[in-house]
Amino acid sequence: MDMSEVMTTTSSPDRAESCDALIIGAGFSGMYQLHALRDRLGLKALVLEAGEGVGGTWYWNRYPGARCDSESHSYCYGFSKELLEEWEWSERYPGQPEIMRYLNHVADRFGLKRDIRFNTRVTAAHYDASANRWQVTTEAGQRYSAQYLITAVGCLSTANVPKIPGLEEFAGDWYHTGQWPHEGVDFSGKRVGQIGTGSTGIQAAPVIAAAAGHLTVFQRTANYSVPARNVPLTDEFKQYVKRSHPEIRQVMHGTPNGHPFVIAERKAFDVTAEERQALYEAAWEKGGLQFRATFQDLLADKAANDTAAEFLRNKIRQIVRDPKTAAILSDIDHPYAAKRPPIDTDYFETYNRDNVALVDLRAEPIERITPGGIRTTKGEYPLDIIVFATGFDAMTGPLLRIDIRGRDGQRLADAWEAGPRNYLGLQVAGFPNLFTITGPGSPSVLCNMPVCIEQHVEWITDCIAHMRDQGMARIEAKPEAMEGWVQEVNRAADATLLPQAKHSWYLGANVPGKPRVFMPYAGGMAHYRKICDAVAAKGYEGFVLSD
Ligand code: NA7
Repeated sequence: MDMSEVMTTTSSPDRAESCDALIIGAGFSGMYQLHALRDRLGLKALVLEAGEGVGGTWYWNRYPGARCDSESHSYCYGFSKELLEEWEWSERYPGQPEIMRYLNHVADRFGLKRDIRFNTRVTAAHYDASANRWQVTTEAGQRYSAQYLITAVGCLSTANVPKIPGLEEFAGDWYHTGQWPHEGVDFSGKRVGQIGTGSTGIQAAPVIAAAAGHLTVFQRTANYSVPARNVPLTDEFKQYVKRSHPEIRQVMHGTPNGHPFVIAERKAFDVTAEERQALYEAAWEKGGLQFRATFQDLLADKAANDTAAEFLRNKIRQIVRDPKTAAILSDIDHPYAAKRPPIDTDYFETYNRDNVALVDLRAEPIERITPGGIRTTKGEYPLDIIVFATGFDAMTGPLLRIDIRGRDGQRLADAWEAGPRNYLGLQVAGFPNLFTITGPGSPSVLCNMPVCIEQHVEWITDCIAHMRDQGMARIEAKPEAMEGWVQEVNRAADATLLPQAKHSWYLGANVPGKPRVFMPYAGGMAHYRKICDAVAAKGYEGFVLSD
């Protein structure tokens, strides 16, 4: 190959590589967006990915026990019948390594890797109005330019490591679950401290406890959890899945949350107390996120929610033998499922082990990290390893850590200073041709992610196809459409109990200083899909298209 050829295909600091569409991130969203734009529309599309491989959130989240809470037959793409028929999941919930195998299979099957630039972290994206192009810069100083910029950066990809004084003096090792070393961590014989009891911490603690010398869990907010009841899938179930894709997808597309189960039509007080108890028992035995679907009003009516909350608190008291530990674990201050409800494998049972202790940070807040461990207001806990299961700067974090500037140099960070504002969760006024897959203001984390990802990718792809058909080069949300959507997002959240969990990451409350705005759209995925379809059918109502 002669060098002039290399120069035309590789970006360098003084030469921008040019394409029709740039996609940031090679997880579920970016991979499908590449396939859709490249193979359906024939665009020159490129993906820029910080990691060494595909997988996005799953590439980074390799912590012990990492497993998806969505059932495997629903946690996959539905766009290809052949792909649906050839892939076979092994367990009820896919573990992280199996999801990585799946995504690599998809990437290889559709020849995606040749158009993904790995080890390429985007640091800036500036819109050049005169050229109608996005100019993108990477950490290594490479430059790219494209007419369309599509962020596929995930909702949970910016690790939140709390600024606890003394961390830099800690003599042991520390890890955030979302930046886990590929080679794993050897816990044997070690004294481990885990901070955080969200979905991640609840998955990790039993696995760490089984491997470590001793585990101390530092809990700030007590949490509900329902058993996942993970099992290997039977041949019969695998056959059912292969036969029934259309029906399964129909259910997933018809529900508010994109899962393959139907929410009961009955309300909590339509049945007697005994019947309610029996229904909750059956749901507990079945396990999984479906527990939420036992009654249709659990997230709308506090009294209904209280019945589920009390059932779950009682389960904790029954499982955990030490009454003091059980009291700390069951002292939950928010409605059930108002924060993302975790599901687990032996989480509460883990506190019955001799090598596990629980520290209640409400009673004894952390003062600092010392060279030897964690010091609270009541004493010091000696540790060799600290695991931060402290979550993410969710939804806006992954976008705002890129220096995104729209028309007239307007920074996205300034536009969103008081919280995210956009139209349909897809576009921000002042940022033409920028699309945000599963952005704040869309159902995203309130939905089974592949479902909302596919809907966004297909909507964006259809939109770009429409623009090309019409000879349009630019699309931008109207400010008034954006204002209307912000109101709709607030209205939808206020119609539920979700905003009542004051410390929830849905509200940005887990990151000190972050504006408290309810970020995902709580109006339900099926309803949201109809809104997006109607907008497109009316010639992209609320957007300005220009040539
Ligand atoms: P989450 O759900 O945000 O949980 C983080 C946990 O870490 C939660 O218990 C937090 O307590 C705790 N936390 C955060 N900062 C601190 C500090 N400074 N001190 C003590 N404890 C702290 O993140 P996950 O990774 O578990 O789950 C994220 C999503 O991934 C999940 O919802 C699924 O969708 C998959 P808090 O509740 O804020 O008091």
